[in-house]
Amino acid sequence: MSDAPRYLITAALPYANGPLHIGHLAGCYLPADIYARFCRIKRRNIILVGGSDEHGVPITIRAMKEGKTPKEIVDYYHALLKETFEEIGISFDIYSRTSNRTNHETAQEFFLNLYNKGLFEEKVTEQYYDEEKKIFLADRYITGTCPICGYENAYGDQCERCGSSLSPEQLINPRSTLSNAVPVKKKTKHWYFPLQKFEPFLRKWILEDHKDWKNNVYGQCKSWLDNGLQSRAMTRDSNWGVKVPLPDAEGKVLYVWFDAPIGYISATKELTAEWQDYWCKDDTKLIHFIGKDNIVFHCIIFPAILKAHGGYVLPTNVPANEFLNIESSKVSTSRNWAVWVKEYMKDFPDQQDSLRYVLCANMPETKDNDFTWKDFQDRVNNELVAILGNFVNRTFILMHKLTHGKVPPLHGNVATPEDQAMVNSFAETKSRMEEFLENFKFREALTEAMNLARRGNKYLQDKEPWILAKDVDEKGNVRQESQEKIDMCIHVCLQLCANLAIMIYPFMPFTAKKMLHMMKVVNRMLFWENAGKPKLLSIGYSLRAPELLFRKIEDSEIETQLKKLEAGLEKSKTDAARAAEETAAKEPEWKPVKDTISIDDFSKIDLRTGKILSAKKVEKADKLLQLEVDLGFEKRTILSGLAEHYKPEDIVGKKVVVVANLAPRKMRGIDSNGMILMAEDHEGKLFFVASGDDDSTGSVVR
Ligand code: B3M
Ligand code: ZN
Repeated sequence: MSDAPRYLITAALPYANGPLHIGHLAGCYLPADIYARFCRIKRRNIILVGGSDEHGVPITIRAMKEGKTPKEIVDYYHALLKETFEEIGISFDIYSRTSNRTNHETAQEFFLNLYNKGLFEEKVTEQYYDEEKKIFLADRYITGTCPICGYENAYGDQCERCGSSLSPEQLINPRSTLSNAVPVKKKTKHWYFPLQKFEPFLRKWILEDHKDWKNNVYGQCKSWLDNGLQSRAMTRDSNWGVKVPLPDAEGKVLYVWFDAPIGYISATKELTAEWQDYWCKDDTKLIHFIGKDNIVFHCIIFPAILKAHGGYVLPTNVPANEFLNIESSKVSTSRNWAVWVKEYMKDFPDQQDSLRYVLCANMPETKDNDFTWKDFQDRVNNELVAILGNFVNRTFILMHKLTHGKVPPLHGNVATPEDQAMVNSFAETKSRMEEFLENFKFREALTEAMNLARRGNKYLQDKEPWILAKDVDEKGNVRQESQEKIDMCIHVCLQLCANLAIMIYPFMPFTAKKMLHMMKVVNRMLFWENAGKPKLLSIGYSLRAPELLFRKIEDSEIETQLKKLEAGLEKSKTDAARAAEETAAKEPEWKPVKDTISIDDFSKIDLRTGKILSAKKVEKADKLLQLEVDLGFEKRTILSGLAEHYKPEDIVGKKVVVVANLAPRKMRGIDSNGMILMAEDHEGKLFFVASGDDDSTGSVVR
């Protein structure tokens, strides 16, 4: 093994519970692939490691919904993900999976290493348990009435209507989503990793030693550390996952975020016997490509676990991207608001690079960004076809027409400053691209390559070899000086094509390979050290006919895609409505009356009439309205999940009934003091339940 540092590049392991969409590509997999390809043509010792994340609640929820086993779910989606990554050119050296034996063994070794060091805190806590299904319930498996907005199908971790983050204990009338039974509290033991013990190390390692990390990553780590770290359970009650390797751990598995990052190590073990050269040598450059929702796991928790274990390299960088929206709305797989990569490949066969190009040009490197089909069409037609494709095509056509299909000679006597400037720009572009690529600024790197192609078009246009070719003698031959100028121009343009092929390779590998095939240099030249050079193609060398690199996107195609998006959204609404009807159909006509309570229980609730004085939307909370409510004896601020049911201006002056003695809660940074009572009809619509005139405000409701 040479002593050059090894580049160990990982890309977040997608949950094997759904197909790949373009947000995944733009957020994580495309940047990882661009950087990996760049490292390869830099002749670095590099491996790109990926795989499917096959444990955890997302998998078991999907299995439950589809009446399948988790294994059936992961087997199907692992194969689909692997195939899709290959089709779109994400060049993993290995794409493995966390449910395989190597990962189970490696994760268990990690757990035992930490356990035998006495690191884990064993805690017995009370968790909700489904006595019918005989399993403990993760928060997501518990549903009930939201204490804030009264929504009856809130989850144990979040209310989908008002957006409040909840804990199962706060739910009114909690039920198991698996059996609809009322869950009971049951003691359960878990093993907690004392993250706080690694706070001093993490503070130094991140906040002092990695000030070079992207602002969005550094900032999120800093706020996590400033808020203080606490112990986190690294085990769960489940029968799907890596079994906890301890005698008294029946029915316990490792927390998915304990075993998934270890999946990177396991996959490397499968790839090469020299896996320790990558994971256990300090000079390895470990780069994790992820989306911003995975920062804490890759910058705080996994490094702390590696540190606790000892002997493993820590990430050099974690260049997390932000999110990509679709037509200005957040990607939502549940609402089918996504562009699925597999679908794209069907609708735009052999146009992987068009998508790769547009996603890179819009890459959410520092802030969320937007993908629109109109922008896709504009960039493909006005940039790929009109600039890059057009330049290469014209150069090759002119070469076959004016210089016998060969690389023409250079004639110093006709060289002009423009020729020299054009040639100089190859190396200038290369060095700027290299700076951007090494710093994970892929949008800017790609722009440099496209600007060079723009410059090539202008150079060709200014030289007008097709005009020079009209300067012929009486025999119809192009006069010598004009031919020499034509040769010079075509020579420079062909060398530029060769340079562009290398420069675009990390971004558009399929196109680069086509160009290299046209130049008959497919593998010999594809190295970064060749970029910037003025003499990549030998004089007299005959080249192939040009092939079209890109095709225009028609308006009708964009129309089809937009209709597809809308249809997907409609379908998800009808599916949800049908599911609600089925639930309603399954459930008795009327919601069952809740358990009997005593008059003393009821008397604890203090209900008052009130009047809404003002109402407004809550920033970044689709479902919440902030209300000022007059209770007669005082005025209150109350947040309520009405935003999807009423416009703020329509409810000012409304009479309401308020739970006046509900414990105040802070949501989205606003203190909410009380709850508005609403009734919900069979379609899920909410309506007010109060009446009375103005001076009845503050009346006690009995
Ligand atoms: N599967 C979360 C995600 O897909 C998780 C990543 C694991 S990387 C080790 O966003
Ligand atoms: Zn709510």
